[in-house]
Amino acid sequence: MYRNTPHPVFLRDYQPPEFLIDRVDLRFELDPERTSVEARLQVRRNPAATRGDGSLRLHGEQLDLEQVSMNDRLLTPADYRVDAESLTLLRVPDRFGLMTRVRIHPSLNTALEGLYQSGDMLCTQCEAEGFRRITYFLDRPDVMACYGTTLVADRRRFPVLLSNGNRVESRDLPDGRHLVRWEDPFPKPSYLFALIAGDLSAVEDGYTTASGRAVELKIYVEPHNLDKCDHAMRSLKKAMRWDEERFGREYDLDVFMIVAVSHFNMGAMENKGLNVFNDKYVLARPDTATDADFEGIEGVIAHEYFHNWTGNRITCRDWFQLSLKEGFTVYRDQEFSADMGSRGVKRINDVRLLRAHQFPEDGGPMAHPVRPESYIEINNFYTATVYQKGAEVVRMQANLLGPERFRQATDLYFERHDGQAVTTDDFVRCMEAASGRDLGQFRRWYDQAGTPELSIQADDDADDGTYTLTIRQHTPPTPGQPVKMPFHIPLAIGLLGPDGQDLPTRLADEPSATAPGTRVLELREAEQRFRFTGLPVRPVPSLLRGFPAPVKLRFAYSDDELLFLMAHDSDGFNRWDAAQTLLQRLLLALVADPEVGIPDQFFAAFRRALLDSSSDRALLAEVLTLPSESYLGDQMEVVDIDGIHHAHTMLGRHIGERLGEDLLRVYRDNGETGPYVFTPQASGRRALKNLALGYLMWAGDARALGDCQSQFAAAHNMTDVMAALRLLVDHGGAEGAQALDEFYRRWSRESLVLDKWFSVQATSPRPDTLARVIQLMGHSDFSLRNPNRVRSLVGAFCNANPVRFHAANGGGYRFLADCVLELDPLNPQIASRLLKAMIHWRRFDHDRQTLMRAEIARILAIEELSKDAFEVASKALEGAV
Ligand code: B3K
Ligand code: ZN
Repeated sequence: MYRNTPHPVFLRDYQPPEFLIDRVDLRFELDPERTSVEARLQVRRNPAATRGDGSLRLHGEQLDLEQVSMNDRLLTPADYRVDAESLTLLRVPDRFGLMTRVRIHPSLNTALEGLYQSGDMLCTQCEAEGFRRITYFLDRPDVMACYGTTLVADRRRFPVLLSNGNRVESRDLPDGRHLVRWEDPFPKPSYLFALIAGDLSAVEDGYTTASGRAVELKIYVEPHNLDKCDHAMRSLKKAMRWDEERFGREYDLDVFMIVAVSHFNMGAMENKGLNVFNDKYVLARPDTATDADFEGIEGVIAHEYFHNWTGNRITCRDWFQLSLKEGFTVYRDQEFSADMGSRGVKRINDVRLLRAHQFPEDGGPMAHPVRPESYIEINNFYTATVYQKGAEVVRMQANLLGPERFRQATDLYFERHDGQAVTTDDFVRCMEAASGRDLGQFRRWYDQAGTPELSIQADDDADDGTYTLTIRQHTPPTPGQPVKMPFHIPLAIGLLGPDGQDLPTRLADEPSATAPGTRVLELREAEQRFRFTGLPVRPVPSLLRGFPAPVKLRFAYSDDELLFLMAHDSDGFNRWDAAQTLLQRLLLALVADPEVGIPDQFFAAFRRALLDSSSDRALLAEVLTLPSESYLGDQMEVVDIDGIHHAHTMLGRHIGERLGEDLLRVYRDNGETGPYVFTPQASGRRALKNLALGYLMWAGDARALGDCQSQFAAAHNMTDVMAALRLLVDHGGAEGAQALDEFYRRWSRESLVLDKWFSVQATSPRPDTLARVIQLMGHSDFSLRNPNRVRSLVGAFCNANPVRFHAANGGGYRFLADCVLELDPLNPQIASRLLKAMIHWRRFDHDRQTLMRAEIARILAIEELSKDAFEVASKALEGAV
């Protein structure tokens, strides 16, 4: 907590560390109330750094210092200085051993950073700067050391004691305690340190690497969750195999461990050899977890595992380089999931996520480049820009290089930088070295914020059969970056003939014909022209095939052209995108004029798609899903909250009414036939079936209500149960209330399932939802100390219920600000994340702007506000009068 205005840290101020630490030996005497941490560091002056004043400043926060000695000589307070953030040793030799002993208090640690208590266990979270809450250290990622960790604890209370690396010793002590020692042979930055102590059970398996090394795999959970680990273990083994095949990366320790904890600020953490997970991304059984949960687990398990090479063996020089590990690792997990399931549907979901979160971030007050230039609190920068846009930037390089060269480039990266802490620029240099390409201009993707807009105009000349695309790129200003330079953009396109087939895409200055199909144009200028020749007829262009770059497209398609692309484009992504653009148009037209008619051809196309039995059902469900209310809002000059909700409901109802019989047939034809399986086909059927049921319920179809109730009562998988529950809750009345009661009775002891019970109520568009949410805050199962619970109620309401959160009376905003103020002293990371729901206030009408601004100002006025919330609130109000 601060009292003065906190200062930003700048990338341009980076200096190599003055000292290095080669080895750390830690000894923990664990106790939730009072843990003793003894650290022995081998320190030496960094030959590559400029000499300072001869002192060494170690980071440390909330530590009770008990003892310091240097080279086995006890120091006195005259030898060092201690303040709230550091321990400074005033005169140090070039090489020495340092010992510190501190006390920490895990049970009081509600911020869940450092060593804390989650239920009956003790666990750690050190990224980004949590290690300094465990011991005094150079807590920065470019200081890499080998760790030995000794854990001592009561044997009955904490029978399992884990840390990074391999277990090298384990014995009982005479006083009812036991001791376990771990040794991690790989040098690592402090943010990858982890320990776990608890009464845990493990699911065990094994894996043999491509070169024949045997690895033990263990997933640790509380004993009652042992029956929910199969999917996580399967996912882990698939990820290990995939990384060998696709990137040539093998695992490097004798054991790989995952621990599921119930109190966790984010999804999971890639600590070396000991991944710590939010239990939401481990535990799944068909009756407790939905298809989306199964998918999330597969993706996050893979993501954290992949970090072993992209993040751990090669790490970040400083936190501005966060995307070096996160962007690349997201790209890797996206590719893995695409290979495990349906590549087309995966791409659609990834782009949907990017457009829903990253585009607004890039256009808002916290816009920042993939490699930010400054931050006040680094935890605020684990963003969609660093993660998802970062992954797109890696994807563009992979596509520019092609699969073979890209693999050579990543091989080079792993070889050149293994064991180092490097920058995004080092990564790009490997791409250049392996391909011989100049990526100078491409680097702007790392340092310019904002989403480029491509305006494309098409002209044809019937006389000479040419067709010209004039492409302008423009990137709007973002905070601190008023003027943007043009980006290097790969633009994949195709040209469709009247029969829906791809035409050749030969440019006027090319000597020979090109094969029909997708072609990549490379944009580098603010305006560029491409003249295609040899076209018998005016084509329909299929632009941005597969979404080749994180840009917005402006092209004046007619409705007929969109219908045509939706039916014929050989690119699955663009078939979906054409359908979404059409739906968006229709919805925005309804917002502007609720009386506007819905053309018959729309229903005809929707029906054709719905009944197209050749199509993959998962893809179909994506095509037939209406764009979300928030996404529609993002497309408007001023978000019309109520108009959008009304249009959305109206179109949904019309679809349900006009296509009732067809929807019912689709619903009934796609019912579950056997035990639950998590395959793309099976989850596609469930998605399509539940989508159909949703439209029918929108239309108030009486048969559907009965189907919904039977599905709720009879389904054995959580996907179908939740789909029915959601529809019943939104329907309301006795049916809704009864379903909620039943669900609670059945699941109140399964915390992750109970989260769903909270969310389904928080996201209901029913008018009394806010009152209900406020009531639920007082429920005996609600706790502000459990981030999953907070996200399931407060987060769900503020981020996934636009019509109620943005109620014109400002009740939603007041509620959010109250929550933020109550949470901030407990858990600043979660508080500041929640607060982000209000930072786009400039996008709304005058009255809502005033209300939101006032709530943000109320937060900013608090003197003890955390750095986290201060940064978000102050940036949100920057420039506002
Ligand atoms: N690296 C962690 C995120 C840490 C967040 C710290 N506030 C999980 C991940 O991206 O894999
Ligand atoms: Zn990550």
